Amino acid sequence: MTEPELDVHREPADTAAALREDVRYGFSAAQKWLPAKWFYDARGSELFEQITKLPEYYPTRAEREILAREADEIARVTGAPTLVELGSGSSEKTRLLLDGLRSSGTLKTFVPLDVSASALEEAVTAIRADYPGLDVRGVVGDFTEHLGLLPGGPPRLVVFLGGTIGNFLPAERSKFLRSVRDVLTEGEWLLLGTDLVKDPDTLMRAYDDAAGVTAQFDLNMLRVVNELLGADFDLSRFTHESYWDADNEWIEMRLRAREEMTVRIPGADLTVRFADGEYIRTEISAKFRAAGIAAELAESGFAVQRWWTDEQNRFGVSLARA
Ligand code: AVJ
Repeated sequence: MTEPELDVHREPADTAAALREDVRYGFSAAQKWLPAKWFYDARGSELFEQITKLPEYYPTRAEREILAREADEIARVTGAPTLVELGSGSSEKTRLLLDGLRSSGTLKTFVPLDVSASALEEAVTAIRADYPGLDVRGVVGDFTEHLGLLPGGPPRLVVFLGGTIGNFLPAERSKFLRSVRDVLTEGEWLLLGTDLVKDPDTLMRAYDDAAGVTAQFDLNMLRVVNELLGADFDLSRFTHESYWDADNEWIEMRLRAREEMTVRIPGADLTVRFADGEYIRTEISAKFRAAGIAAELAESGFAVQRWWTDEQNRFGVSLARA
């Protein structure tokens, strides 16, 4: 099979340069941290796909339940000829939306955008095979940087699923929503998936599963730093933890040093010291309430038209009009 041609806004050299900046910035902070996007090389994307199938990780199933139930309604309300997916990964749940839009007869173009070229290639190949006649334009890029370049005819439906918006800090989140609103023209659409606040136990277990897949996913970020920047992180000297921050209503993933150590990161011209027990924050995953999401969307220039949750009220999906 031939490789699908992708529209590449991020080359490997840019990737290493971007990681270098994030490493220099994040490791010089009092609380060391790295942005969650660095989980997703080929192995990380694969591990995330495994996470979505774990018994403890409910968000994927809960969101799929909503999309299966509402796909026809979403197609009817939006009548969109173009579906743009930000952070598309495998695009597995998105097929429900493609099916809805296709049977309502409006669908022409699908634009999946992801930082992981390997995940995108696989998704584009599979979707082209299963949706003959659909114009599929894969874009390798970072949705915090490459929003202005999205192809496809209006009214576009931009979807941001899985609760990935929860990876932004609140200030970045509103900046991001505004930047999406800015590239849309009036009457275009945003479909936003958000994980909801629930009991801490359920949340903690979703981010620290019994089989240890999430731990491998978390540690993979250090492997990515080793690979791209020639660092010498010893993964066996860190442990994965999930932590519920009740004040901020977000989950944190942390990699905690089991002992004191020094790590060399030549590609970032950096030597980093860790105290015994010091941790790196690798992800925040914010959990939402219905009223909060509606307010944030409104502040960013969107009008919420529909709001759905799954039967157990674990996950919410908003359909908003620009
Ligand atoms: C892909 C960002 C939605 O925050 O739940 C899964 C990533 N991290 N397990 C999430 C993730 C740990 C996931 N998102």
